[in-house]
Amino acid sequence: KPTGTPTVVFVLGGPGAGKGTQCANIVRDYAFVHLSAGDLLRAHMKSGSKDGNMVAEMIKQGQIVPSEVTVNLLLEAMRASGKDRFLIDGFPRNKENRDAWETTAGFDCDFVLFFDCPEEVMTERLLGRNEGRTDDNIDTIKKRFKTFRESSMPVINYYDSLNKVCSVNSDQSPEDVYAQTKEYFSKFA
Ligand code: UP5
Ligand code: MG
Repeated sequence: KPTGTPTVVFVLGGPGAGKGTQCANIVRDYAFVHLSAGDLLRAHMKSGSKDGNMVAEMIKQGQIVPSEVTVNLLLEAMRASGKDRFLIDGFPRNKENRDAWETTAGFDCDFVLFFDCPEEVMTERLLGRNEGRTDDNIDTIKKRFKTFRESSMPVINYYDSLNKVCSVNSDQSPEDVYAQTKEYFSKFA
């Protein structure tokens, strides 16, 4: 890739697959900045901005927020960090997100880190999380899974067709998941 292009890893996986948990491990051990698209959207929704109510409602319904909002939040956070290596957690979630990223950022990810986990296991984790998220209830969780299967899996399949997916079975202890995850970051040590 051209010099000066940031290194970007898209961290994908279903709701509760462990994306945030593992990103925290990676940034402790490697020089990456963790940007969770969901966290940025939740902060945006609480900031009282004019599209905040729209974002809040879409999250409550497990729907994907229009790309324009998310891509701008991500690019602004990247710029503000002053750094050049990023874990972009929970984005892109559909083809529209991916297209908007390529058009606006002007470069693609280096690879996709994919956490694979059965829905029953993810459901238990989300219901046990207790962080007051408006989408951690059984009705919204079902909607999030449907959105993930229908819109987000095709993004992972697309990157897989380019041989860009690094998969980890995340139906294991957090320590075992991280041991496998680390193997994909050895070149950044
Ligand atoms: N936990 C983690 N790993 C474990 C393990 N190995 N064993 C046992 N427990 C484990 O983990 C979830 C819970 O499980 C935690 O309690 C953890 O301790 C435990 P976490 O690491 O938080 O999982 P994560 O994959 O990050 O789950 P999260 O709920 O954040 O995933 P989602 O993809 O659903 O949420 P996100 O914040 O990315 O998006 C939320 C919503 O925002 C979306 O539904 C959508 O409406 C909107 N959104 C967009 O519209 N566009 C975007 O680009 C991004 C988000
Ligand atoms: Mg998360």
